[in-house]
Amino acid sequence: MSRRLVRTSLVLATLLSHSASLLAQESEGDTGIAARHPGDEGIDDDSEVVFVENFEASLSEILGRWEDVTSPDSMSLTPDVPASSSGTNSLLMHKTPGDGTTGAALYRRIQPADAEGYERLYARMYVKIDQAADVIHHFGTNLGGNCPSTPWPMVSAGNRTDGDSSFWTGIEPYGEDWQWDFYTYWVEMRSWENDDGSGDSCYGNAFLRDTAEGDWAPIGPQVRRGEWVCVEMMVQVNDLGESNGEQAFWIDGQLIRDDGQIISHLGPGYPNGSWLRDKWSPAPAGDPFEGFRWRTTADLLVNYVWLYVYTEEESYDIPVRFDDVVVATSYIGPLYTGSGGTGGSGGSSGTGGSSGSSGTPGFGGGSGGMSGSPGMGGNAGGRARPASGGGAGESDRPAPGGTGASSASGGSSAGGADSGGAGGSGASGRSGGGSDNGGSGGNGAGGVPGIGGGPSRSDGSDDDGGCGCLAAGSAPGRSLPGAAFAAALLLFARRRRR
Ligand SMILES: [Ca+2]
Repeated sequence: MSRRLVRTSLVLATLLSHSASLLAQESEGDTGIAARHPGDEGIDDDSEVVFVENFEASLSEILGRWEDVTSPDSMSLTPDVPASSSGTNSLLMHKTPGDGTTGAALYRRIQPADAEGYERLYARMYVKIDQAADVIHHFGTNLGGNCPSTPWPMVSAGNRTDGDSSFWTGIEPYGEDWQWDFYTYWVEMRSWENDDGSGDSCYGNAFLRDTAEGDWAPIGPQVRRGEWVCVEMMVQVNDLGESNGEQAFWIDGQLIRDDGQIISHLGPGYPNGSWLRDKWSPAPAGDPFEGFRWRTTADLLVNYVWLYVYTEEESYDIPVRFDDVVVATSYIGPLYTGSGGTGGSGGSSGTGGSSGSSGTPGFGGGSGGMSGSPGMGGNAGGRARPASGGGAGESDRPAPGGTGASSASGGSSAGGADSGGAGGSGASGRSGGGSDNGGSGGNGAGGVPGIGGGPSRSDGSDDDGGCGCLAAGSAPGRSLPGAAFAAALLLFARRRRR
């Protein structure tokens, strides 16, 4: 081989490895479909949107839009809606003690006129789990596919799927852990029975776990109860014969990061990590994720959405509200309002640095701080200084509800580490969050629709302290060791039960 050829090959190899990482890019913040439709007004007319459910009709009319309804008596409309929602009602699914149900569900197929389903689908919904809710055994939003398509959920817990007939995956709060993670069934899923994942008995695989078994602590973002949270997920089927399928989830428009890599978007070659039994643990020093082989036939596509709450405990009381559900062929993002300032503010790692100092009024509004996984970055003490955030106050049109300050205390969720991120409030409260070392932080006050996402989005990706704040500053943190251990024990027990 000539020297030139060798060099060319090296360049090609480098390009290929770079292109693999480029493929891993996904949109975040206010850069999706929702940013084109403030308050989701008119989003159902968007060419990339395939289904919308905002619960703005009579209950019977709403239920008629779904093909399979479980426990309709547990459902009612309530006037509690997400900030920025243009509607006036949400749907309450309320499993009450002794009601004889295992929860409630809405399921329907999502199919284009000329195919069994879609190769890539995104589903975004707002969910508000009551602060006092008992643990939820399983939960959707759930996307998946059946071949042929079925008008009801056709899932078989405990078994690997058949690549010719189905796959299903959800974003779940993982019961006692109250931390978001995937719960995924596909043809190459791992069993809990053996270290190498072999075995016949399989329950939904999880992907945001710490490495050691026995201390398999969840590292996903804390489930903030008692407030509206934007959950979005994506599934991309594989090409036939390949295992290049993907899946991802966002909380409040942010992918989840840990140790400098995105861990809530998995596909061929990313992120790095390792398998142990039926849990994937991301770690930069690990091996690249192999990608998903969701299917072995071309006719198996993503073709349903399923919202549900499931428990096996009769005595449990689980009120969960849903609203502003959108299913689309590209990234949707959180509800957007083009008016008003959003507190940028930010983040602050480490020292709680100043972050978000500016936030230019009129811009941004977007989500910021995606760096570091929420809560992991800054020191526990690090607090974003509320005043410094490009907060609502700087905007000439303060957003409804916004007060950047409110979150000044930073969400200190269970684990402390949080980062302040005051987030903002304001228009798109979910945003906020600065990121880098105290640095650029803030995104500014909102304002101009479509320009979401401030610079902090990119700046912060590698820093060690980024905080990726979620709205309201309640950036999730890692569990304290003691709590994590307890959670792991519970998880282990539950795994056996499943
Ligand atoms: Ca609504």
